[in-house]
Amino acid sequence: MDEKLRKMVNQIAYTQRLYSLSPLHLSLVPLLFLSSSLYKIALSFRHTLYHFGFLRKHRLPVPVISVGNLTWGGNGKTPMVEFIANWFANEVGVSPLILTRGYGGADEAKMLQRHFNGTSVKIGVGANRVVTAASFLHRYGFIYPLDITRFEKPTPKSRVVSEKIGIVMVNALSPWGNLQLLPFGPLREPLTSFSRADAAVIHHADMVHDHSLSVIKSIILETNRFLPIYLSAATPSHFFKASNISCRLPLDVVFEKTVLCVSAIGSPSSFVQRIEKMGALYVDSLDYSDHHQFQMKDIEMIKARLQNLKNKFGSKPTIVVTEKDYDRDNKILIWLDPFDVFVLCCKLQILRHNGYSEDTFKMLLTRSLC
Ligand SMILES: *[C@@H]1O[C@H](CO)[C@@H](O)[C@H](O)[C@H]1NC(C)=O
Ligand SMILES: *[C@@H]1O[C@H](CO)[C@@H](O)[C@H](O)[C@H]1NC(C)=O
Ligand SMILES: CC(=O)N[C@H]1CO[C@H](CO)[C@@H](O)[C@@H]1O
Repeated sequence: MDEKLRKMVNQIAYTQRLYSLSPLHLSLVPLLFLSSSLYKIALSFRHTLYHFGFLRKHRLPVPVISVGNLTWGGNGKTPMVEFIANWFANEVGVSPLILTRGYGGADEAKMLQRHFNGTSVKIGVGANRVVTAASFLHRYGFIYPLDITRFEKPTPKSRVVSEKIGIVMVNALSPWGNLQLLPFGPLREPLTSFSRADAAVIHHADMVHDHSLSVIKSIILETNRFLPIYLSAATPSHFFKASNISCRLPLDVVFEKTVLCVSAIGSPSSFVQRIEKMGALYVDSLDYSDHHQFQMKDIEMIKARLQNLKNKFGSKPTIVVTEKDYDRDNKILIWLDPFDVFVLCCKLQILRHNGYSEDTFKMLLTRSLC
């Protein structure tokens, strides 16, 4: 889809007030609404097929934890997967296999591959997760057999892996927009999906007011009264130079600097707010839609923006991107020379709240092994 159209669809999905939209936006609404209704029918048809056994979820011979999302982009799915995989590999001593469909130019898969390079964590990329899993289990073997007799050969039809533990991520900064299904709204599944989950995690919980958190929590509890709700944050750890990944820089390199945040991620506002909190003198931003592949014309535009900032503040501005942007295509960033490009690295942290903590979260994960 064209970048401009994507942006408009996104704006419609995240507005609560249709009347505030421009006439051009409004002209898209009927079509989006219709597509959304068709999507709803398709979803419920799919559920019916599973229910009556026409489509089967495939059971793998190892425990499966699923990290899901109800909406598109930016809800901390990848950092959460990384947190879980690190814990299993480093503290439990189990080598996990991460299954990802590798959509959107595979930037997330590339990032995972870079982070877990040289560790025992394996990353399986493929649209059919059942087939990908089977090939990895065959190649590397596996432990913790649940019930070997049930390890059927995957049929081409089964694409969905049946899970032991389901975790649903929610973005505190933009939880569910206008509450409509795709493409009119941002929801991939209706909120009733919480009834099948084992835990919900509200990501970027440190960036919103307690009141917003309470609203999100009460909406979740409406569909699943007993669901454990965790809070998490993406805590920045350091930067590295896009031109030299070995060159690590402390977070205070942007202190009192003019910064241009450039990103094509699901939740750009959280990224920009993080940089502001680091004490930058002035923060400007250019946001592209999630997974957008930077082109030379974007590089030209970024450079023009940098030149403006330079004229205005009299010093060379610094560009900051996220790891996902770096992994999508780090070669194109070279064209931003002579400006410095710093890549922000963050780690997911489970916040302590209401008796829920990192420890209780790990206990929940341990349940998947029994
Ligand atoms: C993994 O590390 C090796 C060297 O240790 C390097 O040659 C390779 O490019 C790395 N792969 C990724 C995906 O980062
Ligand atoms: C990259 O950074 C590391 C660490 O600062 C440094 O030792 C190395 O010489 C740099 N490499 C290049 C090509 O500049
Ligand atoms: C529970 C849920 O809606 N999960 C969705 C998360 O996003 C992927 C694509 O990235 C969908 O395929 C899942 O269905």
